[in-house]
Amino acid sequence: MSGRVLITGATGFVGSHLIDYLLQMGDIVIFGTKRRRSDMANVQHNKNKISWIDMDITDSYSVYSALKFSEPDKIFHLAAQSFVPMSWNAPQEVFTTNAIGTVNLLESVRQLDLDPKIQIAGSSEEYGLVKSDEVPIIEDNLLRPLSPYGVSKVAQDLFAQQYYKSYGMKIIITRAFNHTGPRRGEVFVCSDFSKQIAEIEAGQREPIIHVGNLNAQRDFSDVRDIVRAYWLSLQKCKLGEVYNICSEKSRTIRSVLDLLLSMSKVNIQVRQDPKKMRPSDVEMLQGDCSKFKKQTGWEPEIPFEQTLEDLLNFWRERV
Ligand code: A2R
Ligand code: GDD
Repeated sequence: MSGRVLITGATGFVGSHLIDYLLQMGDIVIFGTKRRRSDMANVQHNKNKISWIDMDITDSYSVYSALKFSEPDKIFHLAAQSFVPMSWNAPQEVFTTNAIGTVNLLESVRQLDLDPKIQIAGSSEEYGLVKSDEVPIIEDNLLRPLSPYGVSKVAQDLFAQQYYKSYGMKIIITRAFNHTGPRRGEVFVCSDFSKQIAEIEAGQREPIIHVGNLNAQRDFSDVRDIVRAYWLSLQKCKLGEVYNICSEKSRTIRSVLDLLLSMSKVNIQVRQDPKKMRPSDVEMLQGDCSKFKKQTGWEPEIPFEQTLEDLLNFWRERV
């Protein structure tokens, strides 16, 4: 297996696991983008095993330079502002990073006359408001985003489809549903809860866990299954197509909390924090990824209980 792979957003949660996965395969030259002030904790163990390029996706010149330097035959476009609540505080920044950043990437590929396969990391947040008769959600469902983040991802998705149609660029759009696991940013729900539990166990905070909307339902996968799916998407998926990637199971956030609490011996009270409620939350996400499974043969392998246990242990080692 040889080739030159460029990962944008390589220092992030998914990027760090994708690097782990690609390094196991051997003969691949990996380029990862970072920003000058990026936190390198997620990739510390692999820091010297790949080539790093400083790039800000909002700066078209730096994107062009990164492409020119790396000349990839595969691109995984992961760089984004990924935390949904931030998008109400900084909608313009989130849109610029996620949507205009994608235009910068695709334009640079075009202007340099490169011909890589490009995976665009879309999101189940694009579906937003989903009606009960639309579950499980297929790729053709209407997109009714409920956050500026969701809007930015719809714009990214549509730009990618347009670049495929206009220029025949080798683009595949994945819409992953929620995914978690070790190294997940501490603001995301499973990490947020796990970190609080680990801090309580270590006696660093009172035995009260602060939570937001526990009624929301999400379709969770393990990040290690997701990066395997991303790799497969560039091997086997049809160009210009959109693919859901998910577990096809939905759980309430309350049940996720209960599962995590059951993994701890400490008695913990639950308290809702109004600051953690969103102006409009996506209430129900459950995907249908039969299109992706049929095309690639992918199946998720890691049970959710294992994912949560690994995440909780990740935080226990760190607090
Ligand atoms: O914030 P940093 O410096 O650690 O870098 C993050 C990077 N990133 C950017 N890179 C270049 N220019 C920017 N303006 C910029 N803003 C953010 O994107 C980090 O390396 C990565 C995001 O990592 P996470 O927040 O951990 O997200 P995750 O879960 O890895 O999401 C990957 C993709 C995203 O497109 C999400 O929207 C989608 O999956 O769900
Ligand atoms: N973060 C957080 N903290 N969320 C909470 C909490 C809490 O204490 N309590 C309840 N929630 C609820 C949120 O309101 C939301 O309904 C759900 O838990 C999941 O929140 P997040 O983990 O922040 O993820 P997300 O679904 O908003 O977005 C993630 O998944 C998308 C894929 O669908 C992000 O990774 C996005 O970047 C990604 O595109």
